[in-house]
This record gives sequence, structure tokens and C-alpha cells, in this order.
Amino acid sequence: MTENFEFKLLATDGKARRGEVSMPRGTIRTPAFMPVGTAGTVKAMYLDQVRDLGADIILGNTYHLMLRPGAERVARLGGLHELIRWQYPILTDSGGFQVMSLSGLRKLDEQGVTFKSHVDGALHHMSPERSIEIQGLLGSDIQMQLDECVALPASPKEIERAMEMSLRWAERCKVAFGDQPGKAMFGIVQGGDIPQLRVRSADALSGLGLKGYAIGGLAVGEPQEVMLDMIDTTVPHLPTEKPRYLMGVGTPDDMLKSVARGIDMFDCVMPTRSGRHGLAFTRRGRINLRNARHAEDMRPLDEESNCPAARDYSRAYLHHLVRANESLGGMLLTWNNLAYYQDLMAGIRKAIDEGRFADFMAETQEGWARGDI
Ligand code: PRF
Repeated sequence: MTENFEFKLLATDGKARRGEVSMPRGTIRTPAFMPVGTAGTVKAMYLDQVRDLGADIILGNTYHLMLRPGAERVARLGGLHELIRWQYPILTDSGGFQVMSLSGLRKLDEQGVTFKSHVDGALHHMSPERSIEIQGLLGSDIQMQLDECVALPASPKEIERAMEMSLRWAERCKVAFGDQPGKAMFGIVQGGDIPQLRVRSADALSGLGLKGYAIGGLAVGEPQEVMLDMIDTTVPHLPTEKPRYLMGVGTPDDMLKSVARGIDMFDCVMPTRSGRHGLAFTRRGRINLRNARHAEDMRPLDEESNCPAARDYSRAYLHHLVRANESLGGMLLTWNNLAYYQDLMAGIRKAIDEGRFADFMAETQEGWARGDI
């Protein structure tokens, strides 16, 4: 552990990177998956469990926490770490993306975004400076710039306007964040599905000398191939010695293919949200526990897993819990899914260390394709 925010590259295998992000609250082994703890909870999980599965960092959301319980209140209560009882690093998303996907009525201009709360309908304004202030009040270790993410497909003009404004907001966020040695503020590359705009965004952000760089505006409606092309276009324009975070991605397959292209960090609601909806991720692919074929299947999800949810409960029972809408169904499947995601990342890190990432990726994909019956 260190007083400063540092990124060390430990090994590379092709474009895949194995590294460590160190900061006062802990070290993040990369490639890393960050479970999403939107509103101060990784839904349906105890944080002790999340930690035990191998999470070095979790994500929180500015948008949700500013509305409820409120950023100033969280600060009075001792900060987010203290409130939720998680002493390790927390990354907070800046709010812009959630405003666009969740809030009612909203207006976006150079000054920031004005929006109606999805909680009580109250009007709020968030500028780039206020987003950074809120993330500071929460006590976030890795803060994200305020950006505008455009859903695809979109017109080139619209994509360019949002990307250029996000760049100006990055500069304002950098000034607002100032110099905080043990913490970091990451910039976010935008530019939709247009290579020249991605390059322009990555070059300009790199010029700001930030401590880390995210790629945003992907997994927003485009085919996987387009997302991968945009990663290939962007990565060479980001500094080698800084961590790279692909926001809101993804499926296990998305993560393997993105690590192969030089991505270090991921977050996604997929393992938690789809767990609550009855979907299990396993070494043999996805299993939808709602399906009637599991009703009398006494096999566990994966008898070789270290996770009790995968190893000790029958598919018949999980099927029953999901069909009966019992909380335990969502809890067990979320546990299984986060265990699977963290085990996958651990496998990826080990493979890169040993210089066999390409083989690991092929074997993992073969396992999914083989299926489980
Ligand atoms: N910007 C921010 N958060 C995000 C995204 C983005 O573009 C995405 C896109 N996949 C997920 N979360 N600030």
C-alpha cells in the first residue's frame, strides 16, 4: 500500500496487461472486475462476501447517492466507506450516464445537466464541478469526470458535439479535483462509433496528464464488433503507463476480448442484475434457472466451484426459488455470478502472468460453447 495513487505494469502477453493499481485504501489487481454498488449496496450481497470472492474495489453512483441519502449527509455520516462498511477502494461514476438513463425530464448544456429526480421528482443541477464535489463528499478513491454518453446509433454531428463537450468538462473536472495524491480522477474517452473522434478524444485527454483513462460510450446499442474496433482504435492513443477502464462492460466474452486489446478494468451490472432475474453464469455458459428443464435437476450449477451457491444447491431448488420470487434465489445467483466473474478475472491474471492468455481465452470460450448438458 502507498500514500500515492500508482499504477505498476507487472507483465504483458500480447496486448493483454497484468498490473496493480495501489492507493492508500488498497491495491487493485488488474485486469479487475468492479462489482456495482449503485446505491451503497452491491444488491443482494453482504460486502464481506463480495470481498471474499476477490473484489479489490467496488463502484458507487454519484447520481443515486446524491439523490438518496444525499452527498452532504453521507459526508456527515463519515463518508461512504464508513457508512457501508467497505474499507477498500471505491470508484464512483460521475452521474451523467445515469442521468441520461434514469432521470425524467433533463436538459444538458455547457454548464452541466439539469434533471428531475427519479426518487421524488425534485429538480437538480449538476455541473462538472458539482459532480467532483459530490464524489469528494462521498470519499471516493477514483472519481470520474462528468461526461456525455450518446446512445448509438447517433448522427456524427451529435457524437462530435458530445465528445467535444466531454473534453471541456474533463478540463473543468481536472481543475475542480486539484491535487489529491492518494486519489485519482479519470478522464472518459467518447466519440461513439467514429474512429477519428475516438482518436481526437483520446489524444486530447492524454494531453491532460490524468491518472487513468476510461473508454465510455460503448456497449450502448452497437454490435460487439464495433465496440472491439473502437477499443482497437482508442488504446494506442492512451498512455501505456496509466490504467484503462472500459465502462459498463460487460459479458464474460466482452471482457476476455477487451483484455486481449489492452483493457485493465471493468464494471457491469450484468452479474448482479441478471442474477436477480434468474440467470447464472458458469464455466459451461449461461443457465436460465426459470426454464422448466431445471425443475427436477438435482445437479448443482458447478460442482467444481469454490462458491457454495454454485456447488451446494441444486438447480431444482434454484429454479423453485426463482419461480417463487424468493429473495434467496436472487441472493444465491448473484453470489454465483460474482464468484464466476471474479474467478474469470483471477484466471485471466494468472494466464497473463504465465504468458498463456490466448490459450486461456480459447479454452474458456470452448467451455461456454460446450454447454452443460
Ligand atoms: N460514461 C459514464 N459512465 C458510463 C458510461 C459512459 O459512457 C458507460 C457506457 N458503457 C457506462 N457507464 N460516465
